[in-house]
Amino acid sequence: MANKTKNLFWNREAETMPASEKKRVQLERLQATVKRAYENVPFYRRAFDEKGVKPEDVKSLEDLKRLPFTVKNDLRDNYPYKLFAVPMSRVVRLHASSGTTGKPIVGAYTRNDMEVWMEVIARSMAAAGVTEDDIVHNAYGYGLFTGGLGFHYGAEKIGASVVPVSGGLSKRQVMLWQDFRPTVLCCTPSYALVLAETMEEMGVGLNDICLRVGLFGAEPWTDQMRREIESRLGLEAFNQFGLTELIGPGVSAECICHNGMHIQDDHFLPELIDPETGETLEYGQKGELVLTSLTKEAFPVIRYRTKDITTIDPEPCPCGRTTVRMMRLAGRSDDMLIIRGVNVFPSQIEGVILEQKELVPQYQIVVERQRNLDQIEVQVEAVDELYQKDESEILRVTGRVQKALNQTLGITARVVIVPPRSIARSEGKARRVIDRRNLT
Ligand code: DLL
Repeated sequence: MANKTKNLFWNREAETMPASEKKRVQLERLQATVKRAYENVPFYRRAFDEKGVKPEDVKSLEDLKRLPFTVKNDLRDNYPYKLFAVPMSRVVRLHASSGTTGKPIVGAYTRNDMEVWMEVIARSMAAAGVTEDDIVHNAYGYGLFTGGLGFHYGAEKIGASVVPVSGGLSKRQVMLWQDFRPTVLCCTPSYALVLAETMEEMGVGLNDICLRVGLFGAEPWTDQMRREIESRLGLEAFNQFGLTELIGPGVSAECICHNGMHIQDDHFLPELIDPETGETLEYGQKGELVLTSLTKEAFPVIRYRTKDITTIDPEPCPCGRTTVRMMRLAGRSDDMLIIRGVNVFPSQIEGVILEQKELVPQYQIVVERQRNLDQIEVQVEAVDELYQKDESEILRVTGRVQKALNQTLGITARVVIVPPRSIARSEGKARRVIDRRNLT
């Protein structure tokens, strides 16, 4: 599906800035951010004082290492407004991430933060070849989640026509594809698959729709999943990354070279650290992504530990952008399962499932502890044809998948093939793992 789209820039000057100029801009913005945070947010002042650093100590980008990290719990402890650096009268928008445990994470935006957000999403969309001539079907959830309104405003900034459909009512979504003729689809990759399935069930074919670009993100997904979505929806898929803490979507996105996601590094300064020791890693090594906001006014974030595991490639991309690229995420360090001492990422399991033609990429991973031993069970749906066959055929496929999984993971996982359409579909982020071990 590669390169059906053109290489476009939303802000060529910023996106192709030479390295020396970029460093100058980053340092200037970092110094301003650190000063603003120190002067206006008691949490940051305390954290800096405890480490014995002052904003004036940041004389080069290297000095970033001297600053304290910020972690998710700091955000929770200061819920909802205590990390804001401006009075509420300057905040024009609030968002929040759902969060599976505890209180949500709150994002706040001044009018200028909204401008920056639209700018970085417009860059992400243009990098995928989206223009004012496109019709954007936005099936990310609208509301507190940053996906819906983020892409909505970014698409409007580009001048595209936005269909603000949000998630859910999948048949109606497919009907709108036929009637409104959208060319761009925005949603989570797992929901894109649900829509593909719905379309097939409705007997709607690729000739009945005209999607050409998909902007998918908000959850981990594999390259195999990308190929599956691309062929079933007839579009070119572009990975989109972001988090509420930093701004929402727009932190980084793929261009038509599909060489990792370009981080908008004049607005977000990336670092990689060893998740165990906190030591800074060189670009190229695999580690936890740490991000510092460079222009945010309402809610500056300094050295935020994302828990997302990736590598960074600083080499210029053939597309001409000089922004550094982060590779597809292996997953979050807190999604990583440790099963009998072995690290297992759900994405590894997804990769194996997508290689099996008898299986549908709808799965759930159940982890239990029986007699002090971790057991992992992968429940995955059969395609209709397999389920209609006799049990011995299902057992044969089960055995084969189990072997492939064991080879990939290095541990034994039990595979259970379940009936078609029996696993709950998600309209947003899919919940793949059910951990029943009650680990604290
Ligand atoms: O998911 C923002 C977003 C909306 C990004 C739409 C892309 C598209 P949160 O709900 O705060 O924000 O979740 C952020 O989701 O730390 C990652 O673990 C994960 N994540 C986001 N994008 C990707 C991606 C939005 N492309 C958390 N691949 C992040 C893998 C992703 N994981």
